[in-house]
Amino acid sequence: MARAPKGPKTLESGSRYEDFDVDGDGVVSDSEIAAQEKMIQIENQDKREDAQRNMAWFALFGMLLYPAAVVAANWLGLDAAPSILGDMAPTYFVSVAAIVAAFYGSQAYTSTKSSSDDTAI
Ligand SMILES: [Ca+2]
Repeated sequence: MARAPKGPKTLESGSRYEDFDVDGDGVVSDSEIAAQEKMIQIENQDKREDAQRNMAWFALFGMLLYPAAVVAANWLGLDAAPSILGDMAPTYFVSVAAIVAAFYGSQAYTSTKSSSDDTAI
C-alpha cells in the first residue's frame, strides 16, 4: 500500500469538510474543526432538548386529558371503557409523573452542570 507523502494533507474535491474553512484561507485549521465540532454538539443538544420538551408536554396533555377520556367513554355509552380506564389510572399517572419528573430533574441537573462549566472557563 502506497503511503501518502508527509506534509500538509488536502481535502478531496467536494468534501463536506470544505465548509469547515470558515475564514476561507483554504486551510482547515484545528481551531476551525474544534469550532465546527462545538457547533454540531450544540445543535444536537438543542434537538435533544426539543424532543424531550415535546415528550414532556405530550405526557402532560395525556395526563390532563385522561379524565376527559373517561367522561367521553361514559358519554358514548361504552360500558367497560370507563372502568378499564379507571383501573389503568393509578399506573398511568405514576408513569407520567415519573416521565415529567425525570424531564425536570434532567433539566435542573444539566443547567447546574453547564453553569458550573461556564465558571470553569
Ligand atoms: Ca481556514
